[in-house]
Amino acid sequence: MINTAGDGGIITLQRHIIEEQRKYPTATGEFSWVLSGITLATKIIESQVRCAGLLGILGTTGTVNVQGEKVQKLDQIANETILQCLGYRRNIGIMVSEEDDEPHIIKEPDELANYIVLFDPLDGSSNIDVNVSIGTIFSILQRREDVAAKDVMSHILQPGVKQVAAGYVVYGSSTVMAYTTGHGVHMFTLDPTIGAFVLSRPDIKMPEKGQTYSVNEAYKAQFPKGVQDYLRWAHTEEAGGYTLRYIGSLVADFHRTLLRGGVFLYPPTRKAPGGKLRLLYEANPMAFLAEQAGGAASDGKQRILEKEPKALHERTPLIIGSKAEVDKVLSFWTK
Ligand code: AHM
Ligand code: MG
Repeated sequence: MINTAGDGGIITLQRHIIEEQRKYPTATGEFSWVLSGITLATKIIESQVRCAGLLGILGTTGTVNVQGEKVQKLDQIANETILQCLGYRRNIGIMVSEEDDEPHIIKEPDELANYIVLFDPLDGSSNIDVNVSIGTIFSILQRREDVAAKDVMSHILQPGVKQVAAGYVVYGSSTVMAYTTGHGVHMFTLDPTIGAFVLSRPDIKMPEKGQTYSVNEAYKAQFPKGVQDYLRWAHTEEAGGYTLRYIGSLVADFHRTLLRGGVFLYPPTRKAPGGKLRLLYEANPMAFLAEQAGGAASDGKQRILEKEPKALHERTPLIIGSKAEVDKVLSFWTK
């Protein structure tokens, strides 16, 4: 059943954002303009993803991105779509993409171009060609008031606690968007018949516990000893019967964890001693959502949202999910 407002009307994402903003008398409406650019971009990306096999846009472009990973054709299309859909919104000053070496300075700083949008245009690229869920992740910051406007990196490299919004879209069996502006997590499902995201789960709370762990266990021998000990414990009867689920698309693994509870881990490995996932485009937005839903996110040493980023494409270990499950992993990790 569709959630309807008191007046019986359906609640589209657009309506939800505007109504949320009305609760804050100082809100200017500028922010809803940013989010509407993101929803437009993700609708275009989803239509490309749905028809990828027909349009000849599966496979790689033959190039390698700044992360040293093969660029998929759809990665490139998603990146360009977001840059185009947000580029002309006058209140966005800077855009930063996981796919690009340098930030895109869209406008010289002025009071109208205050927002910074950071994004992973198509997360889970390795799953594109095999029809498994993939997604788009975004994080929104505002320019700092305490540093010079031309000091671009200081505006971008802010800790996750400074995010004004974050969210993701998962292109799965249906297309779902979840977002937060720091007032809970709200989930919308794209209704393809009307082309609008419609509220499907308001104010989601992540279960406090969940008997699922999600990790690429094939790397077990490369994980820190504490993580290996946790996995050994999770296999015991005493642990109460854990199950393993790992899709290999962070968006999809996180989406399940948000709804069902449990824990997702990407620990340091010998190959990636600093972790694989990106702090600015993946860990920070997901950590903001997790905490807003009552969950937790850590890098094994500290809260993800308090990490001071030092570089644009910085990577981090990530433990994220139900509070009790994250604490359980940490109790082994930090021993
Ligand atoms: P991507 O942004 O290039 O797709 O890489 C990130 C992805 C995550 O979605 C996923 O959690 C992880 O890489 C899977 O890595 P692995 O194949 O090492 O398990
Ligand atoms: Mg990614």
